[in-house]
This record gives sequence, C-alpha cells and structure tokens, in this order.
Amino acid sequence: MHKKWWKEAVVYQIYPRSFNDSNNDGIGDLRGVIEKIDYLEDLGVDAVWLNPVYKSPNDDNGYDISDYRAIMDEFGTMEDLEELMEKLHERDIRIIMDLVINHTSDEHQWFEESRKSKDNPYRDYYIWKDGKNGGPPNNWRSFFGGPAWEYDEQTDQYYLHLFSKKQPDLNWENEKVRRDLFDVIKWWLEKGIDGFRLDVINLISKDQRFLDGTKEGPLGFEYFANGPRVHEFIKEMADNTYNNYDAMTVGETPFLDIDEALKFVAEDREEFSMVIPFEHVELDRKEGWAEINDLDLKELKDLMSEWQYKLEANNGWTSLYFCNHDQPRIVSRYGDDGIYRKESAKMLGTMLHTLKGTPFIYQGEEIGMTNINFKDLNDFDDIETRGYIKDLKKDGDFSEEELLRIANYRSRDNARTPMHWNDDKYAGFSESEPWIKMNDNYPEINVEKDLQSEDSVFNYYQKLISLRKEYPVFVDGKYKLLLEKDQDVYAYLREGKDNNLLVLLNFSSEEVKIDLCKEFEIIEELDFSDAELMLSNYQTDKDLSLKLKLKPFEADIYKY
Ligand code: TEU
Ligand code: CA
Repeated sequence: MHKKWWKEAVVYQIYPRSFNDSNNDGIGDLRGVIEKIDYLEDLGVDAVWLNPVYKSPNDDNGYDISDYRAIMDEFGTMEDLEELMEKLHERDIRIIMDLVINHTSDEHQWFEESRKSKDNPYRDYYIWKDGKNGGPPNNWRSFFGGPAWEYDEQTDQYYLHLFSKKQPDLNWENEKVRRDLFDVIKWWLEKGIDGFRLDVINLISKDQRFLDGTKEGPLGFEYFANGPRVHEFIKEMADNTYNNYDAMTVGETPFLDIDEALKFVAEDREEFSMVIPFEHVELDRKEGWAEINDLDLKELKDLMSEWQYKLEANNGWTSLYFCNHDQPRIVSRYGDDGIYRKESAKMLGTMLHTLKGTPFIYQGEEIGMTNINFKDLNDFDDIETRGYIKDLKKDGDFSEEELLRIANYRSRDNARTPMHWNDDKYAGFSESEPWIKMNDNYPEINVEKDLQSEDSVFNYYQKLISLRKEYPVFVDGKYKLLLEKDQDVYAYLREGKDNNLLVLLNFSSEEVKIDLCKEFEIIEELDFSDAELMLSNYQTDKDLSLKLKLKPFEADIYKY
C-alpha cells in the first residue's frame, strides 16, 4: 500500500451557506468559515471540503454554476477564499473544492450561447435533441422529478438535464468541453487547492443511443450511470490535470457497487483517490424516497465487509461517511435521537473512524445534531424535497400529515439547517433570521455545550481523530469481520504491523451479550491477554474477556 496524505486524513465537510454567517445577512459565508478555523483545528481535522462556492443563481444551492472562476456574491470574494486557503494551510489543514462538471447552470455563458442557435459554436457543449411524437426525445426522468428534457422554443429542440432544468448536462463527447473543463481544474490547482470532490462524476458519459429507460430510479439511469466512455473521460481528465499534483480526488458516484467502484479506485487505475458510495446510506430507503424501513444491521455488515475485503485485495481506497448535505442526520436513522442520542452518535462515529478508509465528518455530526421537525411542508427549501412532495401530492396516496412525517425523515434539509454554535437566538449562526428554518433543538445540542462537557460527542470525536493519528493501524490495518451472524452487534478486527484493534459496536437499544469464543477459528490466533481498552462511549474499565455484555449502543475499541 502506498502512503498518501489523504489516506491518513480526516476530512470535515462544510456547507458554507449553513456554517457561520459573518455579516449577519442570514446566509453563511467564507469569512464565517475563516472565523471558525480555531474550532476545526481543535477538533483535529486535516482537510476541509467546501460545498460549491462558485458564482451561481442557486437553483440547487450552488450545484448550478454560472462561472467556475468566480465566487458567489453571498459567500464573499475570491480574496476571501484565498485568505481562507492560506489560513487553513498555516495550520496544516488542506482544502478541497466541490467540482460540478456533469452540468452547469443555464445561466453559464456556454449555455446562453448554446441555446441561441443550432450553429452557435457552443451548441454542442450541451445535449440537444429533436422531440419524438410531440414529446421529449425519450422517457428519462430527472433526479428532482419530472422529465429530464426541457423544450426550448428558440431552436425547437430539447436539452438534457438530469437534475433541475436550470442544470443542463454538458456534452462530454465534445472534446472542446473536456478541454475547457480541464483548464478550470488546472486553474484551481495552480491556485493552491488540494483536491476535489467531483459531483455525480459517474454520470458524465451518456449512452449515445438515447434509448428509453426501463428501470426506475430515476428512469433511464442504466443509460447514463457508469456509461460507455466514463473511464476513458476520467483517465483523460486525471492525466491532464490532477495526477500531476499531489491532489486528493473524491468521485461522487451514485449507482455503484464495489465491483464498479474498483474500476475508479483500484490503485493501478489512477482515476480517483476514492469514491463516495451510496449503498450503505440507502439501507432504510429500499422502496424509494417515500418508504421508510428499519435498518437491517446484517445488511450493513455484509455490505461494509464486502467493500473492505475487495478494496484490500485491489489496493483500493474509499471514503467513510454517514452524513453529508444530501443525507438526513444519521443519529436519527441508524442511531437513536432520543435517550441514547449521545451514545449512538458516538457509536456511529466509532465505526466511521475505525474502518479502513478516509473518514468524512459533516458539520454538526461531531456534536450529534439530529433531524428536524418542521411543522409545515412550505418550510422545506430543498429543490429535491419540493420535487418529491409535488409528485407525491399528484399521486394522492399520502395525506399532508404523512408527507410531513416523510419529509422530516428524508429531506436533505435535515442536514442543511444552520450549525448550532450556542443557545443564543439563531444558535450563534447569525444575528438575522437564517435563509432556512433552524432545527429547534439547538438550546440542548450545540457546540458551546459540548465543549464544556467531558462526555460530549465532540470530545469523543476529538479522541477518535487523535487515536487515528497516533496509531497507524487505524489507517493500514487489515479488516476482519467477527460475529458475522449477529443481528445487533458489528464486531471486527484491524490487524496492523505494531498493534491490532478489536472494535465492538452495539447497534441496538438493548443490552446484548456476545461470545467471542464462538469465533473459534479466528480467536485461536489472537492473544487478548494484554488487551487494553482505548476508547469506549461508556464509563468502564473492564478488561477484555471473550464473553461480554454490551450496553445499549455501546462502542469499544480495544488494542492488543
Ligand atoms: O448529488 C447527487 C445525488 O446523487 C443526489 O441527487 C442524491 O441521490 C440525493 O440527493 C439523495 O437524496 C449531487 C450533490 O451532492 C447534490 O447536492 C446535487 O443536488 C446534485 O449532485 C446535482 O448537482
Ligand atoms: Ca453572510
């Protein structure tokens, strides 16, 4: 395994709009991030990933970029970004930008040209097609509801938009598009940016036959996810841009199992440092957005284990995450946001920092922030949530109350409410009313409180991060699943050169007994005689024995 800085790093994701508002206009901004660098250093993270801060009309909160080389006015200026980068670098914290190059905004100059006429030099920068039988060219659906095609009167053709109609898809078949995008990437690398998170990057190659889709989710994805030329395009991009720098690259890749993932991240492919998988955060939405099912821990264990073993075998790497700006809060999903909020938040954090890969912490996760409890469907801001609500209302299968319950569980807004810094009005995020409603539990859950309390989620995350730095086994230890059939406990080893770790995670709200003797074949090789408890989310000084009782949501890391 090759040593790389990003394998040792813990990444902290910042959604600038909701992190900290420096000028009290209700919108978080870059100077707000600068004000919180001490906080990031205190937590101990090595890199920051900023969600898009480029110029954008904000149809999808910055994922619709109108100028790749300019900063959104609401967020500040290019000078602010440069200052943030310098100040982070002074503390040895790297900075990673979000790169959205599957699509642009319809207000990007390329699209404004493109839509003017069929012979405009920019026409082929986007995907234009004639309609069929008085309708769109095929049946593909957008991720945000509705058809993936928009009719444009001016030239009597349709353009493709896999997301909102203000996010037209770029035509990667066109070499000029690729060249222009590579210039953008080089420009940022030359500025000193340490890497990129590449938005829906496995959607860039569309099957050029543009056939009707037959699989739901959204309809047509079999023709645009992991498409025919995706690896060719990515390798070309990598070799022309970031592979010539010491950069970290994280491909965001929906519709991807481990076998597909290896094509992007196996070391010899030289495409991405790692990907952002989805399967493990979709185990409670098997029937789609509106159907909520419980987590089956066995499924999570099987999935994580398959990824861990196959990555190991192929020298591949992955990101480890539970939360981001698209995901509802994990403590409200796989944990318990009631009486065991702290315990379960710490337990999930333990998993995140003890598997092999690079942990990503999303703002607020380190204090155990929970899902929201909005009282009105109109309070939801997110374009995806509004799209689903609209479609579901049309279907008429759900009452207003049910829709509210579903949206409060599922909406991306769960992650997007302002960060809780203290218990002041607006939680210390701003002095003005924020752009989106607050989560109303900020008086109980906030940074100030966590910093003052010994057993806070924040302190626990801080310890996890520092352990990871101290013991290389967290980074390079080999993974081995234990107690494979257990429905409540996820247990595994990490076997390193100097130390080994035993990790025990109780996912249930009950006390459970485990018996490691049953793991006979594996245990035989182990010497637990001087095992030492490194970290636990309960006050305990128990020695390791092969028969143990684990308290609700207990998490333990032993070193032996
Ligand atoms: O997300 C892509 C993506 O797969 C999401 O649509 C995801 O499936 C969904 O939100 C889960 O509820 C990326 C960005 O992270 C997201 O914020 C953008 O809206 C999207 O791309 C378009 O750029
Ligand atoms: Ca502001």
